[in-house]
Amino acid sequence: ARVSTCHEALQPTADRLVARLREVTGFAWKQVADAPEVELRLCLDSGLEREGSTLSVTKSGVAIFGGDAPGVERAVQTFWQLLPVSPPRGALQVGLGEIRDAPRFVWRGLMVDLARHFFGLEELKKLVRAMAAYKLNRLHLHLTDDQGWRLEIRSRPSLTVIGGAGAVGGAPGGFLTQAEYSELVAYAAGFFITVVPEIDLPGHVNAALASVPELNCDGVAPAPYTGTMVGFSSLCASAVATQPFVHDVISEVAALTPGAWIHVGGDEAKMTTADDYLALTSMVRAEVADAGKQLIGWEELARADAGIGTIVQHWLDPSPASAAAARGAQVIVSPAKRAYLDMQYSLNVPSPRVGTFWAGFVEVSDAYGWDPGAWLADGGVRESQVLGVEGAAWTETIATEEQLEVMVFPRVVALAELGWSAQRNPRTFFDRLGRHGPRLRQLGVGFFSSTQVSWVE
Ligand code: TNX
Repeated sequence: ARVSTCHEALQPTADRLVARLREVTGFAWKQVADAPEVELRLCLDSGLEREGSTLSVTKSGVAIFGGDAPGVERAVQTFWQLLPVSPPRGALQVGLGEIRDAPRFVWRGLMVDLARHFFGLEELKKLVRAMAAYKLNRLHLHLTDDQGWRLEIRSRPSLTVIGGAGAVGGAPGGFLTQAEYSELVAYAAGFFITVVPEIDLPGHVNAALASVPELNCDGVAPAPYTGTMVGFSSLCASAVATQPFVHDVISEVAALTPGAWIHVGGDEAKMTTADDYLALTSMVRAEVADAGKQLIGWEELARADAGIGTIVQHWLDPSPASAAAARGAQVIVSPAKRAYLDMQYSLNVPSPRVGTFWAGFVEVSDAYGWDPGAWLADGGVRESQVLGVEGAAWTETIATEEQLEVMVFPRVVALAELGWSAQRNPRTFFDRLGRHGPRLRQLGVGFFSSTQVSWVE
C-alpha cells in the first residue's frame, strides 16, 4: 500500500501517517511521489481555504487535498477520526464519501502557565500531540511570572538560576533551556502548531526582580515568591537597567521563535502607575516591533493605545478589548468563565485542592455553550475582528501533570470545536465527545469524566 505526496511541506504529516498505518494495518506502507492511483494521496489545491481541505473516499482510495500543508494535516486527523480508535489489523474500512472542511477561526489555542508550576518538554510534547488531534494550532506558553522564570536567557543566566529555581508552595521549579525550547518549537511546527511565547511585563515580574537586583528601583532584589497573590510586582520605569533588560530578553525570545507573535502580558500591573504603564508598554511595543514580531497583550494592554497591528486577548472585562477592536485591533477571546481551564468543573471537582472558582465553575457545557464570534458583540466587536479562541490553563493550583491534563481535557476539546466549526451543536456534541474517551486515553492524556458526557468505551 502506498501514500503519495506532492509537496515537501507535507512530509511531516506523511511520515506520521505512514508510521501509524504500518502499525495499525501491519502492511508495509511505502511513500511515493504524487500519483492519482495510490491508496492514500496527499496533495495541495490552492483553490481551497487556509487549513481547509477536501477528503474523498472512493473505491480506489482516499484522496486528501489541502489549501495548504496545515490543511492536509488537519484532514489526516479527520481521517483517523473516521476509523475506530484501534482498527482491526489488516485492511482499513472507511465509508465512501467526501468531506469539505475549513476552520471558522485562524487562532485556536491552548495556553499553559509554566511559571506557577513548571511542566517540562515531554509533557508539552504530549500536549502538542493531543492539540493536533483536535486541530488546535497555537501553543501559548506563559513563561514568566512572579513565581518563576522558565526560559533560559543567555545574556541573563540568573533569570533561570534564581528565578527558575522555585514554584508555588515550594514545589520544584525548572526551566526550558534554549535547546529544549527550540526542540519544542520544531516539534510543534511538525504539526503546524505555532508556539507563542509570553514574557509577562510590566507586572508579574517578581522572578525577574529577584534574579536581577538592578531592575529594582531601590537596587535590592526581593525574595523569590512562592505564594499565589497577583498584582504586587512591577518593572521600575526609572531604573536604567530596565530598557536593556527588555531589549535583551525580547531579542533572544524573538531569535528563538520562528512564529510571528510575542505575547507581552500586560495584565494586572496594579503596582505600576498609569504613566509608567504607558511608558513601559510603549518601550516593550518598540522592542517587539524591532525584533520583527507582532505584539499580543492581555486586555489591559488596550489601555495603552492598542490599535491596528495589535492583538488583544480578552479574559475578563469586555470593554478594553472592544475599545481596542474599534481602533482596529484583533481579539483573541479567552473569557475566564468559559475558557479558563483552572476553574473547577463544579464544587470541589476534580478535587478540593485542584482548581479555583473565582470566575465560576466551568463544566464541559459551559466550555462549549457560547459563541466566540459573538461573545463581544455587545461591545461592537464583529466576528471578522475575532482572531479566535484560546483556553488558558493557569497553574497556581495545578501542580502535577495528571492534574493539568484533567483540567485541560475534555474542556479544551470543546473549545477546539468552537474554534474550528461554524456549526455549534450542543445536542450532538456530548454524544460525539463521549466516543473520545478511548482516543484521549490513546493519546495518553488524563481527562475529567464529566457526568454531562455519555462516555462509551
Ligand atoms: C488571572 S488572566 C490572571 C492570572 C491568574 C489567573 C488565575 C490574567 C491575564 N491574569 O495571573 O493566574 O487569573 O485564574
